[in-house]
Amino acid sequence: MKQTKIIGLVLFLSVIVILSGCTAPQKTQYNGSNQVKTLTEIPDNAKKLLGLDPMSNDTDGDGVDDLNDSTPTFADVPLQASTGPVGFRIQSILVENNYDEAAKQAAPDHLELVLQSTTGKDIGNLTVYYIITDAKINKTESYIKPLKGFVLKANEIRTIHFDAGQKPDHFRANPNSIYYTTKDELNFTVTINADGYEAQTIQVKKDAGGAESPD
Ligand SMILES: [Ca+2]
Ligand SMILES: [Ca+2]
Repeated sequence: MKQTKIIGLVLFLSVIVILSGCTAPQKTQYNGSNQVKTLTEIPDNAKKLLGLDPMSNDTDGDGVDDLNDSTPTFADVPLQASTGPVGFRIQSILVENNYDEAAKQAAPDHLELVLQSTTGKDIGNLTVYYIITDAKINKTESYIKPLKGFVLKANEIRTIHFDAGQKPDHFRANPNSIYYTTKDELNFTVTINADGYEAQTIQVKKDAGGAESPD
């Protein structure tokens, strides 16, 4: 079944490459006088059609690169919840009607979480695991996002964002996710892990509405 899916994906990609006439990153091999080209990465325009992140070779963060992942927007091995005392809480979650406090204006819809430390120690090994479900088309995506370089300092309250990931405390989200491409109602479940501390989970619903643009 898995092999069939991979073969199907490779065939689909091959057709896209041929039709679009694009130049994919390629590895060139010589076989006598015949030049053989091998596809080594999924081209960006195909990634959009497939709902993948052009800035990542592993869109869902499960450790299997997109070309070899039969479920490239579904982390097949969910994050195992961390255990221990409570070191932080998820104070709130937003997936629509975001507001940029610094710019004093509305921000494009994105996943935004407010974290509150409840310990006197810094926590620097947080990983976010989030699931997006569209019940109408029966599609689920899930992503594993280690918060590289992020430290929740002792007793601090801090907001993190998943969008283009180009500012401090902003992390990369797949711009071709169902989050941005569907108008259906979506359900989000977010779990945050930190080694040595109890994992925290929060859920929220995004109302049906127009497709949103990532910022
Ligand atoms: Ca993957
Ligand atoms: Ca996967």
